[in-house]
Amino acid sequence: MITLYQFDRTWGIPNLSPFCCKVETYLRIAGIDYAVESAFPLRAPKGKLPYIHDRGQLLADSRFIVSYLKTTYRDLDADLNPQQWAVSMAMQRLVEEHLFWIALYSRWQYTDANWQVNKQAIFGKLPIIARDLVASGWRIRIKKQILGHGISRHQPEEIFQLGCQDVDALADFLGNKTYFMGDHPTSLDACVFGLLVNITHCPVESPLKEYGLSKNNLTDYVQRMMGEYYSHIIPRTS
Ligand SMILES: N[C@@H](CCC(=O)N[C@@H](CS)C(=O)NCC(=O)O)C(=O)O
Repeated sequence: MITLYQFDRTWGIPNLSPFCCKVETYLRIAGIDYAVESAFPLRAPKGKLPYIHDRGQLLADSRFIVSYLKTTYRDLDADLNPQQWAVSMAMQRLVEEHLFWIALYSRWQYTDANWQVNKQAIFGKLPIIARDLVASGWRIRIKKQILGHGISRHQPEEIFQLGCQDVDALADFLGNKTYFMGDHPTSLDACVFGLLVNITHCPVESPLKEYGLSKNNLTDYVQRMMGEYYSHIIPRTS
């Protein structure tokens, strides 16, 4: 059976990592058996979560994991035509290579209140003496990544302006469809849900969250996905 290594569950959402949530959601949509193990990025093969263990091998990075699940178990995108596949890929890159960084900035850098919430969720189980040291070291590391990406070179209002454009794109593309590519869930749903639930349903406050919550079709979608795929393991928060 597949073992999925990811952060502990918290905040009443599947995972505080959009990428962990994406892989778990793919597994759940596809009906693939798996077990979850609590993990920390330090021990991960590529220094980031998630990773999986299956059939004697370790596989890291949600993109490679999803490709593996598609070829080895079930391809949720099998019915997409080439044009739909291209759109799905472009949307996933928007979510993971752009919007994700704005969500990350909100948690690790935007306000001290958000940082405290984030710190408690990720490092709260560490012994008190180590907690502050490890957390502040990790914060420096993540801030460097955000600067390297480039998003934190802008003013906060500019960063959130860019994030809200992404939210508009997602809301407009979903429209009144049940899933992002139509009537059936695909890998794009695993990916978008993973980040959206992390923007609108966690206790990290920002203009991005407010804007996401103002999009009724997106909040309905997140609730629907929670109900369909996580009702057994996560108490519904609303
Ligand atoms: N491209 C990777 C991104 C994974 C990623 O960024 N994981 C974050 C958690 S959301 C992480 O483990 N970060 C730890 C670090 O960078 O130190 C994927 O798709 O799996």
